[in-house]
Amino acid sequence: MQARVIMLVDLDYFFAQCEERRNPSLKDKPVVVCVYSGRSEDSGAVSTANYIARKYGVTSGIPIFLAKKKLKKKDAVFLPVDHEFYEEVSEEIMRILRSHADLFEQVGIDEAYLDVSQKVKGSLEEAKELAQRIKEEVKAQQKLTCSIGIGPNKLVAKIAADIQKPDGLTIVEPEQVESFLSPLPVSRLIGVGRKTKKRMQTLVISTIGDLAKYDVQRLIEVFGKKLGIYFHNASIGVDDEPVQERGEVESISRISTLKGDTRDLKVILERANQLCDEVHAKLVQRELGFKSVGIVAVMVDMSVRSRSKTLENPTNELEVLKKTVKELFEKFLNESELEARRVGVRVSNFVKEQERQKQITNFIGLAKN
Ligand code: DCP
Ligand code: CA
Ligand code: CA
Repeated sequence: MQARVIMLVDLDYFFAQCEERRNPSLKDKPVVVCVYSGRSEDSGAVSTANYIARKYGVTSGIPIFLAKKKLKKKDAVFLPVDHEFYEEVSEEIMRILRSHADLFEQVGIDEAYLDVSQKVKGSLEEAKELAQRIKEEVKAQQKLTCSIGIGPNKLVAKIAADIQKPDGLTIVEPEQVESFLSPLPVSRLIGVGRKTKKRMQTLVISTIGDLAKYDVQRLIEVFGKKLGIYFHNASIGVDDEPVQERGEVESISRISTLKGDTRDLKVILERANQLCDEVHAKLVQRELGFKSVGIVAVMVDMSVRSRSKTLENPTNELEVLKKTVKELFEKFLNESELEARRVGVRVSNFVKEQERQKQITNFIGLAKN
């Protein structure tokens, strides 16, 4: 088998960078994105922070009050997480990344593996140029920076991407893998959490190089067969995991706040139809047909109501979507007294558009016989 060329693209300080993009005046200040628990004013944890805030020791997971203490009198900005917005930015960027890959695998909201072996004909030189193009494209179209790691497998690509941040590009040639990994702490390996790290420390293993030198049989005795072998292979940079499209999208939805609170069907449908257009555009992009349609409404008292309908046959038609959404809102308004503040549209129960066409063709074929 020819050597693979794998990239891991990870967006820099993602949530905070999205906030900077939305409001560029934040760029020269410490920015902290917070998950407020709501129990008291500053209770909750830091989701992420920009690199200015990180200089003061603010990192993901620390309590908000602690971050405030560290950033006292630093003109820092604290913002609540806005998942919906980050999801939207993420989707756009993933579309760019996907277009450059032979095989694509998104992992989490802000990173993805790209197998580019064929695209670059196995050449690391070309892979480097491709990575630079990707960075430029993401920057030009989405105004965000990312860090990219390139290596012969996912394990090496991931660690390479983490080495130089933000806006980094790190390439590890197959011959360099062991020397690249060996000085790094074992905690860089996926699967080595705090507990495993402690356990390894008692075996006098602190770097990946230490782990590589450690007898495999002993590792198996300590960690069990599966993990022991995994740790050994990981330590020498061996990883055969393929890059594969994972977790097909479960649903596509859009939600939006109305200009004023209302229960006027016409006003609601005007907005809902726009949302249908957006949802439909995503469906087309992903080549999906849908079988279920749902609506959601956030009422003036902040309660959330939803209704859904499953169609007899999958479709990809915008008109069917709009018609069903209309039906659902009509019915919903008849059953509810309150005014709506936000409305949303969702489709789910997907079939690949190709499959759907095939089914239709088969059906017609059958009908003819
Ligand atoms: N995140 C979170 N809580 C955590 C870790 C992460 O809410 N404990 C969220 C916020 C991050 C996003 O996930 O922006 C991506 O996580 P990363 O680990 O990739 O971290 P960042 O993108 O924020 O920073 P980096 O530049 O180090 O990649
Ligand atoms: Ca990131
Ligand atoms: Ca990440």
